[in-house]
Amino acid sequence: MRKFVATLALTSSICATQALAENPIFKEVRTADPAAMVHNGTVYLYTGHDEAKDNKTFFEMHDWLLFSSTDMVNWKRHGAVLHTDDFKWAKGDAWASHVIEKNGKFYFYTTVRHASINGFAVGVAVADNPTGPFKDALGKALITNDMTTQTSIDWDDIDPAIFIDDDGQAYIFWGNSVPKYAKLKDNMIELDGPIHTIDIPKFTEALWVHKKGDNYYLSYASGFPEKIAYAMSKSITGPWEYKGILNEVAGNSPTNHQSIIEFKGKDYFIYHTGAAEPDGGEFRRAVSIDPLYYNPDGSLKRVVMTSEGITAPQ
Ligand code: FUB
Repeated sequence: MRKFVATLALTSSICATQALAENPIFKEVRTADPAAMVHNGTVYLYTGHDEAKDNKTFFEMHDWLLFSSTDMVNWKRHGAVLHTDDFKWAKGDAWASHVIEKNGKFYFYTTVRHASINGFAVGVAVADNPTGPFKDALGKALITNDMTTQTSIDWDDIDPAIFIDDDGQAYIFWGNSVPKYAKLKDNMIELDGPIHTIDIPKFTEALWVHKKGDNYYLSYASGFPEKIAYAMSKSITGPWEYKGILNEVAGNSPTNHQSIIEFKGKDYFIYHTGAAEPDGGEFRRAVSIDPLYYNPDGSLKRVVMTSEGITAPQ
């Protein structure tokens, strides 16, 4: 009996310390296109906000939400920290974003539909804090559809992802159908030089760049319905070696949109699915988090999407 009680006490103490996040991580709101940033011991998770009522038509997205956490299990809700109306030159569609810090300022790169230039565009807002308030940094778009001519579609300038290399040089990656990147000037609000295309197979959208050790990783949504694929390089400018599928099609959603971070010594794959109860779907997505594991050669193990989610880093 004494042994049983001791075992029970040990089990409940493990349960108490290893709280599960449970996927999707936010039940009360539909979230999409996660972009996480680690800053001063806190994870700031910026997401799109799916508001389509019947899940039968198209995306309805007006603002971007922010959540923060110091353990990735318990999240503080900051609400909407940026709205498409904050860009006077835009006319809606708060699609994927990415926030990054440089020299004490926080730059919020976003996808929005341009009001006067046909198609989607990339804007950038800036704040002194990760929680905002964010203000349009330029008063105009950073990238517009007429600046890129590789495809005739008008949604090929979406999904910005920023990477700052070890030498301080910042890059912006973006695109649908044709992956692109350019250098950013030190002020983070102007392109610095030409727009380059990237040679990777079956690219759809949702580029994300991260580095581990001396390897650069370029992950992206591939095909449609989307799987997340990835490529590796020894340089941020490539060439990129295709390494295969990282995550399979997400439940009940043809889009998947990943963000990858390291936090307190563990690696995480953050993505969305359409699996939220009771009304999840293609236009009512919800963000989930699962662990990411590396092989000894630096390649990535395929993500296992779970309902249980992650435990807090100890
Ligand atoms: O959320 C709208 C669009 O769906 C994003 O820009 C894409 O990455 C896909 O997730």
